[in-house]
Amino acid sequence: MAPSVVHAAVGLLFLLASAHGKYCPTTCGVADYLFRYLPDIDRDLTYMENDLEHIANMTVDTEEKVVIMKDSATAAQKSSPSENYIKKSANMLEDVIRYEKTIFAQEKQIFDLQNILASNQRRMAELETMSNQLKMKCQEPCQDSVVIQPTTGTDCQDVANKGATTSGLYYIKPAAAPEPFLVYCEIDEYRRGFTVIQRRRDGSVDFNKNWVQYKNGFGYLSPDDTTEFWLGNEKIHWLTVGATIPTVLRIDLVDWQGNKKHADYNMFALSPEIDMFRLTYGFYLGGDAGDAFAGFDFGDDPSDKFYTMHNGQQFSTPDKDNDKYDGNCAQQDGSGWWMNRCHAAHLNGKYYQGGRYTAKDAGEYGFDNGIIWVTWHDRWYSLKETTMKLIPLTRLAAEGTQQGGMKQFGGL
Ligand SMILES: [Ca+2]
Repeated sequence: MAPSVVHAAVGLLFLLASAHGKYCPTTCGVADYLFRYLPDIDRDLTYMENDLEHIANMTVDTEEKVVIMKDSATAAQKSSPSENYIKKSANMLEDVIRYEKTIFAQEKQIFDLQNILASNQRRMAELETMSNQLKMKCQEPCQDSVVIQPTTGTDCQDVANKGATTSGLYYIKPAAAPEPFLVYCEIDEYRRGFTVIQRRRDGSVDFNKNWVQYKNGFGYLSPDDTTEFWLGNEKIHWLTVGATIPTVLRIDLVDWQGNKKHADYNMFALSPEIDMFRLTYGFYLGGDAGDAFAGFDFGDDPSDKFYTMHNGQQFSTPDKDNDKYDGNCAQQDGSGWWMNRCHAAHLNGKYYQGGRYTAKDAGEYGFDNGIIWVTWHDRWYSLKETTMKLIPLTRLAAEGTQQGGMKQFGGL
């Protein structure tokens, strides 16, 4: 009897384990499943408890028998030394040994069964907790938790002009784009709609990607602006080609002390892929972060500034070298960017926790490969957060008119 109980108990464990593995962790069906099978499991456990009690009773009986037999053997030895009694006594002692073996075996089975029972009870408690959690969760209707706003437009400013006031995910379709695509729109209190094309905030996304990935975009868009991404060169091209109002690229930067600075570039555009997504802009509009796109005189060589300016540079990735350097800047720095020979600004660089890093930290090539804006912090300081976003020039000025009042822009 006992071995079959063990077998049943092992089978029960297997049922629990396999059911858990098969259904976890996706659907509300798991809770239903558990509730359906819990009564059966409870019943099986009750059977097992009864069996255990039965075995324990048998053991007690056997122990009592052994005591009686031991007593009678001793009594027999004492009362009669005759050979017959000795023989009988020897037989009885053999019986005693046999019974003791049985007791030992049964005690071991009881011990094993108790372990299985305890383990099953633990497992059931866990499953009950899990099923309660799922039950609570499933009381709300299952739905996609990412909210995409209903308004659409040619860009985020168009979306804001149509009445959208919440920052979040929107589908937009610039005139040049063959189909709509998803973007994060940052809409502020002045109803300015910035179309965000790049976001760094915590190093959660690796920006060491190839040409196709930079072309199509990578990372994650989130409705609450909590994730990192590159929107994609092709989409940036569609957003900036043939704009009737000049497009401003705003760059927002945050350092590891929490200081914030920005830089604005007017008439920003990316050429099509056939021209390697070349970066062009009309002029530096201003900002307190300085004009790092214009290049920087590092003091290494008189040509430093000329060879680190970014206006007019084609895009390069580790697998597509379009730079002005004998080597491959994008490969050496592990990023995609408008590389010259190589850079004074480098916002797709490697993420360094804490900001400061050294040539040794930079790995194999030892060049400055962090998130760099050299007119603010030097090239061995990697910024904490960056945002690159687009807005029509006519809407940029809202900040500057704060004192003049919001009304001036509220109606546009
Ligand atoms: Ca090269």
